[in-house]
Formats: sequence, structure tokens, C-alpha cells
Amino acid sequence: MKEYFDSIGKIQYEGKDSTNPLAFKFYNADEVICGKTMKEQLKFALSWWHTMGGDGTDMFGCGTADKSWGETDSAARSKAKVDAAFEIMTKLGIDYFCFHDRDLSPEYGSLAETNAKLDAVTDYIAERMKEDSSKKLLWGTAKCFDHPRYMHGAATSPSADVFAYTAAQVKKAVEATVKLGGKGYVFWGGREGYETLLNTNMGLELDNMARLMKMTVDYARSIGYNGDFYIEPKPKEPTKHQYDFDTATVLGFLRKYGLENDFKMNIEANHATLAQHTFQHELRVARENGVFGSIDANQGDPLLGWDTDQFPTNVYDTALCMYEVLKAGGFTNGGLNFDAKARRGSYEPEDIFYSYIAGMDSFALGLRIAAKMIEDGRIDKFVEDRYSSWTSGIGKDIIDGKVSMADLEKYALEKGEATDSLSSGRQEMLESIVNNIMFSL
Ligand code: XLS
Ligand code: NI
Ligand code: NI
Repeated sequence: MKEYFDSIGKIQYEGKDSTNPLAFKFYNADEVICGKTMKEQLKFALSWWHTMGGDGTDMFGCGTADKSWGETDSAARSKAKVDAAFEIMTKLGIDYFCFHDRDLSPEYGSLAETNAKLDAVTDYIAERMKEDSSKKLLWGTAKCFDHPRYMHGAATSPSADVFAYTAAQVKKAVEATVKLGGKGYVFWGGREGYETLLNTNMGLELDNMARLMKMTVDYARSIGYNGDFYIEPKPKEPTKHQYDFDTATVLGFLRKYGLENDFKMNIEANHATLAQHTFQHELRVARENGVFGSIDANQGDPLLGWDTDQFPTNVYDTALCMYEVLKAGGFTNGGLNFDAKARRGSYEPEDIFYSYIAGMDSFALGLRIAAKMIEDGRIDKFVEDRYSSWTSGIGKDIIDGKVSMADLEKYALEKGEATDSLSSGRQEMLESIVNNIMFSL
């Protein structure tokens, strides 16, 4: 088998004092943290689109990185990508991968030919997975946003023919996911939204988006799929307004259409910030509503207003993320997919490794801090005490449904002013506890 990165060996854990850029400082795969190995807690995944296909092309210039994998023919390149991806995963110790159908194999002349070529690639991946059972598919999805046919939307297109084409493409992507044993199937609606309401029937578009999801669930279950379906919220980009704006909006949509039992969230850090939320906010909303599923691990740039998809290096954010993940009971079918790309200027092959090492170590450090925050207990205790008025007396009576508004009026009239029942929120003290824990590791 051809080796694509022959100057790079298996990346080892060398501990926090190591200065070797090709070593993990914090990610020690077999170390047990909160009852599971770091590998099991973090479930890292490689994103096929950025890593195997993304060459740095942007609106102002062509690619800077060579992602041809030494092949000019499309089918040969698709196969080479599989080999190169497996090599990257093996060298980094990453078990999972995620793909769009078109990342694996592009469109050819007809849908039938496109499907046949995709089958050949998924057959090859299945073969490679058989040889190496550590490699698993985290989730699959369909790229229903790049081709011109999706210019007005896919499931939300004004054209019923485009809806039919979308259904055909999603059906095939679900089959590919099932064939490769995936435990997740993602819907990210990049073009499911509108540019102007002057030309848009929002009600019909939302009904149709739900129709496609319902059909997908029914079909996937009928062919034996027992994994999760995810919606990946994002407020905008490429479309001005996307229907799956944020977790709360998506929850309203799922409940309206009776889809809430089949879907969970795939939360992406940079999408949260585009929606003017923190990453932790989106995770908390998902957790509190029982729909926490999977994560697209990346980060945005606070000075830029778009999805920069940077490799995550902000440890404060990864710590608060892993705090939510641990509180949610950890990942089940989900994991941490690096929906992230090296900067356009980081174009050399080794940059792939530096990027993943940076992301994996940042999450490993985040996990260590989050575990310590929970073990330390000061933050949990503070929150518990802050709400202690709900565990007895009038608070408990309200929760138990024992009091009416008239009873509460009587209580307030008798008791008088309520301000003296409050105490400080102690934000700065709590933030300093987090810093204290972060730097005591
Ligand atoms: C784009 C999304 C996309 C999804 C998969 O912003 O993050 O990459 O993760 O379609
Ligand atoms: Ni994503
Ligand atoms: Ni994104």
C-alpha cells in the first residue's frame, strides 16, 4: 500500500512537557478519565470533506494545498483518498470518520452513474474496514447544496422535481451509511432557507423539509438502520436565513412535525457563535431537552462573521464543551467530528497532522479540566445552593403543584418584600474557580 505521509510515524503521547510538535501533550488514548478511556470519551472523527478534499480554495483565490493524492482520474482519486484517510487516521489514532456522499465520489454524467461510482468507493471502504476493524463511520450525509440544481434549496426548493432528486440522493446516502455501519445520519440544510421572503412560501418549504425527514426516517428504519438522525443547526451561510437556525428553533420544528423522537442535534461550535450563542449554550439547550447527539468540533474567529471552521484550540471552550458532554452522560452514538480545516496558508501535508494534534490535544485538555471541575464540586455546589429555595417550603409546594396563584398572592402579602431572599450570583468568583482548576492540572 502506498504511503502518503512517509516522513510521519504514529503520533505518540509524550506528556505536557514534550516540545515535539508531532506528539500529543494531553491526549493519552488509554488513560481513564471519568470512568472511560480518553479514546472512548472523545470519539474523534476525521471529516472527509475538509481533510481529504479541502485545498484552501476561497472566494479570492484557488487552492494552495495539493489534495489530488497523486491522481488525475476522478475514480482513482476517490480510491486514493480512502487509502490516505486510513493512513491519517491510523497515524493519529482516530477511529471514526464522517462524509458527504460527494466527498467520497463526485457527480458523474447521470444519477445512475454517480450512484454506481459511489457504490464502488463504499465497497472499497468496506473492504478496508474489514481489514482494520478499529475504523468506524460516525455519520454520513448527503451534499444537497453545491450543485446548481440546489440553488433555491433541496427539500425546500420551489421545484417538486428538485425535491424528488434530493430524496433520491438522500436515499442513496442513507444506504451508504447503513452499508458502512454508521450510527449517525446528518441533515445540514445549507440551502434550506431563503434569501428574500418576497419570493418564498415559508409554510410549504418547512412542511416539505419535514416531509423529507419523515420519509428518510421511515426508509432508513425499513432497511435496518438503528442509529440516530441529527439536525445540525446553523443560522446562515450560505443562505441568508437558514430554517435550522439554532437548537431551540430546530426543537420547535421537530415538535411541530412529530419528529422529536427520531432526531438529536449535531452541534457545531462555529454555528453556535454565528447564531450569537456560545458553544456551551447550544450544548446546554440540547442536553436539557434530551436531544444532545454529536458535535462538529471547530471554532470561529470572534472578529470574523462567518464559518471559518478553524481547528479548535480555545481550551476554555473545549473545557466547557466537555463539561456539558460529561453532564449529558457522554457520547452514545455521537462523537467529536473535526469539521475544521487548516488555514489556507497552512498548506503543507504535515499541517494536516499539526492541525489534528492541536484539535485533539485541546479537547483532551478540555476533558481533563471538565472532569476536574466536576470532581472539585465547587461549581455544582454553588448552583445547587443557589436554587435551594426550591427544595422545601413554598418552592417545593410550587413544584409539587400544591399552590394556586391566590395562595402565592397570600404568601407574598404576608411575607412582604422578596429582595432579601436573594444572594450574589458570584460570577467573578466562579470564573476564577474555573481558572484555578484549569491551571492546577
Ligand atoms: C457547514 C456544515 C457542514 C455539515 C455537513 O457549515 O458544518 O459541513 O457539517 O454537511
Ligand atoms: Ni458541520
Ligand atoms: Ni459548519
